[in-house]
Amino acid sequence: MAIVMKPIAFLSSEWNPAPWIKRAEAAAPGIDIRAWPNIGGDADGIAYAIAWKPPRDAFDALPNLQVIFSLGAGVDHIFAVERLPDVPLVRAVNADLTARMSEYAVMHTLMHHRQQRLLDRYQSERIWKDPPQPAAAEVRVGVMGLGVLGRDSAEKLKIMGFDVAGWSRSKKDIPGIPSYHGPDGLKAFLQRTDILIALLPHTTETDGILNYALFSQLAHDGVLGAPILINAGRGRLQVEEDIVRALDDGTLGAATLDVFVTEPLPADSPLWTHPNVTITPHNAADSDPDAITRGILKQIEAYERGEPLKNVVDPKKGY
Ligand code: NDP
Ligand code: OXD
Repeated sequence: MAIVMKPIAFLSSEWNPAPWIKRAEAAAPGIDIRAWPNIGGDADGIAYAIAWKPPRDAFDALPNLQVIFSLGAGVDHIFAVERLPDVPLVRAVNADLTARMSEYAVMHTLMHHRQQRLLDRYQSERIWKDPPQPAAAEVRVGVMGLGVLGRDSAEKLKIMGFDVAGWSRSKKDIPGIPSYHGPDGLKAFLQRTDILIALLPHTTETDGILNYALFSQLAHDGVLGAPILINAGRGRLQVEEDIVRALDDGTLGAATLDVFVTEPLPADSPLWTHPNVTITPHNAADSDPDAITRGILKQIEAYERGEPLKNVVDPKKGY
């Protein structure tokens, strides 16, 4: 890879920058990359920021930024920053990340469909019992968000034999996967869903969308007995008290949650110990750091050659 000429700042309030800088230097020897808060006295020369949960005022010190790159697919962590510069914001999209998310969606759908948590309980009690086993084709899976991640997950679940549909903001035409869209299409989508997989971004429109009223509209006549929620999108999509209430009164049968309103999930959250909740630590699709770094440096190189940026976020939509 050729040397990137203009300086780069790595901005994160959460991650140790050292390995990221090492990776970037290995991929593009001679690169000028600094990390918050040690971005140097000549910060007005910094043209690119690479950010994951950047400090709230981090951009104030960078008056001449040209592009912000999100280290994640989601960009809510960047829109949360005050005084965001008016420059293109590019998000992470890569085959590795997509494949990992689909693994998660397929694994947790199968775990609920094949009742693995129940079988684990039987094993711990030395019970030899074979619970009823519906066919995948009898299970209606609904994927909320048919973007890069949702579409791939939906297609892989379809290959597994599930009866898959999806819901998104705009109309989609995906062979074999009926799609619903917009607020008007939501009710019909929910009414035919036994396992709901949320792969939406967090925006003002999707904030708290996974609430009791929505769970009540899911199919309650399915072969699994009660509908299941899998949320690997963002924690702020969900109202956590509503999930507990819905699980306790049977509106939901079980939930797999990878993301939470507060992360790490506080020790006193009732979700930790709920018998019908499976928790994973926001690792549904960990990004391969080398793939992400290479992808960003390639984009900068192309941008400096005058080529258009890819995967630019629409600030009006917020994703
Ligand atoms: P995309 O931007 O490609 O897709 C987003 C999808 O959500 C689109 O289909 C979009 O509709 C739909 N959508 C957005 N707003 C609405 C709305 N108001 N009503 C209906 N549909 C809506 O994103 P990705 O698929 O790449 O990623 C999705 C999210 O997954 C990320 O934003 C991030 O929060 C999360 N994520 C979580 C990870 C984890 O480890 N847990 C890892 C990576 C990402 P349309 O197609 O019509 O625009
Ligand atoms: C992402 C994430 O947005 O890991 O990529 O959550």
